[in-house]
Amino acid sequence: MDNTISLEIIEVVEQAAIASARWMGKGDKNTADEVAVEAMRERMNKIHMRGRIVIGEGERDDAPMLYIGEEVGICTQPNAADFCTIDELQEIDIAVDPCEGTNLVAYGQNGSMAVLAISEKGGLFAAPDFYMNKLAAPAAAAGHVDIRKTPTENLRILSDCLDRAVEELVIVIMDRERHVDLIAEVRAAGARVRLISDGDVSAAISCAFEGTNIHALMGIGAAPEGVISAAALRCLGGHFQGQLIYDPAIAKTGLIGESKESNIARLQSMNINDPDKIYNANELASGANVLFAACGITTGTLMEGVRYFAGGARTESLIISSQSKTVRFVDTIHINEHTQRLSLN
Ligand code: VTB
Repeated sequence: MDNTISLEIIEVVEQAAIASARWMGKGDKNTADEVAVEAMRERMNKIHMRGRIVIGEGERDDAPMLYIGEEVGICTQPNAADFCTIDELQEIDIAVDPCEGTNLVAYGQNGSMAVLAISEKGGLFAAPDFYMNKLAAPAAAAGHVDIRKTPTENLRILSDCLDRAVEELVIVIMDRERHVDLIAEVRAAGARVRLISDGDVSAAISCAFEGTNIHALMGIGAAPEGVISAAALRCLGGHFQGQLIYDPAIAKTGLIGESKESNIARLQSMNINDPDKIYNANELASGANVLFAACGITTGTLMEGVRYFAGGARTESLIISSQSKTVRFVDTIHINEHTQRLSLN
């Protein structure tokens, strides 16, 4: 899977980012998302693979493209055996977030990216559109910090594992009403808090890289984004735990519906019988081979955003492979047809 697909999926996230970045700062998050979805789908359908979307834009009825269950890739065609190899015919699962942080793009803020994760069939947890309480941390703290412990305890453990004072830790938390107590506790314990308005995938992955000055992500974001983050952290050896949140009173925003009871019933209908289960990175991204790809739409901690110039665009992407154990930062110049100028800016 790795060799055949990894180069092509760079282009998938690049094309999505280039399309979406045109809408940066336009105040229109839906279009920024739609064009990314369209570009991602178009490029994916040119790849010799037999893919199925397991995390996407939502249920088929709400999402015209990249909906959950949609088949993508040339080898999904009925006569695929005529032109696809046995390897290419192996079914793979794909989790996509073509525009992670639509608000960030719409308002010209940092940290949005086009992102996807791939694994063999069954290798990615098909997370429902629920919230997820998340804890991400660097590899040095993996298995030591624990989402069951209090934030104060985890900060002490992080401090030991990373050999830095609690006061030198930076914890990313989404700026939401549901996190008022968490933010207060982290601050009281002495750590510093970086509040973000959106985009917790970028924050989670940043934990795995020394030098980003991000030492943990704590708090509740969306579950599908949790699986995508876990795929990257699984490859990088970082810590990731996630627990679904089904109680609207805890989430405090509208993404999950009605009542706690009806949400538990919905989870059960998806064969999630223990709604309180705590998943680790290996459970959320359990495949033998996992590939992760992201391309900056706006500039973030790990990647530059899309920069257009007279003759084209320049992008920066990140491709992580569990199989080849590689992390590649790919800097690409995309040349428009009939270009007479190439700029490095
Ligand atoms: C979360 C977070 C994402 O949107 O889904 C958030 O995981 C939405 O949270 O990274 P609210 O419903 O509380 O607004 C993102 O920030 C961007 O997609």
